[in-house]
Amino acid sequence: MSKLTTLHEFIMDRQNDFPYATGELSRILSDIAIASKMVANDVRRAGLLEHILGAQGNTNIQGEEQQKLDVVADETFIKIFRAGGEICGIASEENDTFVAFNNEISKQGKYVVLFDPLDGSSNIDVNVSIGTIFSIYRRKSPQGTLATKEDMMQKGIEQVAAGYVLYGSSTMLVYTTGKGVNGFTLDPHIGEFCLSHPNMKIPETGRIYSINEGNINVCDPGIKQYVETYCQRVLEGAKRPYSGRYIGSLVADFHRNLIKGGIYIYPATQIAPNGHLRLLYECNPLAFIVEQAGGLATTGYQRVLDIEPKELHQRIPFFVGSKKMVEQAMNFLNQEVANNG
Ligand code: AHM
Ligand code: MG
Repeated sequence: MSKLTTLHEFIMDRQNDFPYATGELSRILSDIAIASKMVANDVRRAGLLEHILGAQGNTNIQGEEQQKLDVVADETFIKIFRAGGEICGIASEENDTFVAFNNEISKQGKYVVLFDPLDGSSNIDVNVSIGTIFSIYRRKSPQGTLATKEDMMQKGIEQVAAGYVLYGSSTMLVYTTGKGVNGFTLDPHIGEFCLSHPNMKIPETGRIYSINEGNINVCDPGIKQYVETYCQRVLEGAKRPYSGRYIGSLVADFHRNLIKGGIYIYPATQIAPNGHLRLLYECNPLAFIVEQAGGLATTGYQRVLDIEPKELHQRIPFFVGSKKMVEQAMNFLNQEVANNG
């Protein structure tokens, strides 16, 4: 049997890819692994623990009901980041504004982390996969000072690392530092993430489309036409239409399509005119990963990683997945715009 590579060993080996690396980014990635193991532990037992199952009784700044586990996960990550000393501040889906860590060690930190501690949280109570998504940037403000909003509001192309943790039938951590994408599965017996999916590549095309079809009549008619034309018809050379697969947990839908090939779409709708998903801690990290795996992420019209953020909790329409499928959707929408003036 060949020896398993643990996440920790892998991070240490890869540190040499970056000349002058001081190990801070490596320590942040290790801290994320620790926090996610703690969250995985809570997720696994959520049905048994009354204090972490169900609604918190609050709504976040985005008007969404917070689940207790959203808050527990948020606090777990923040506690670990604050204690680490490499990070000067964070922004998360569960906090109205960003948080600058006001202690002398953290103020020296070179990095900020933007994250969604528990995405797809409406699936917690029904035992369906959920995830954590994270994005790491170098700060813009000088070391030794408090983190600023400018540190948080950077374009996706500035990301130093990004990843997600999927709390599914197994717990997986997938991340990139801009040199490919690697996936690690948590071995619960030894409590370690071990390399299980080296150098992940998304198939150039696939046969899965993922969209909340309940929204089909409240979004741009071009989306409905695209879905009917390309996803729900038997295309030349095929035996059947694409398969519709939509879990309603972004990380789980993204991960499946990353492995099997497919397209995930959350378009602008009449109810969510800018789309539903958040640029900074949902779309940008997944866009970085998918590009590193050979796929694409756009708003339907523009590359996600090039967007200049305007607000911390900014939402965008999101098309992500296999290169050819995303291109096809974009070409279709652009043609629609050209035809309709
Ligand atoms: P959340 O951050 O409040 O959990 O919302 C994000 C989730 C994604 O995981 C998922 O893809 C999407 O919202 C589902 O939305 P909808 O129920 O509108 O289809
Ligand atoms: Mg979310």
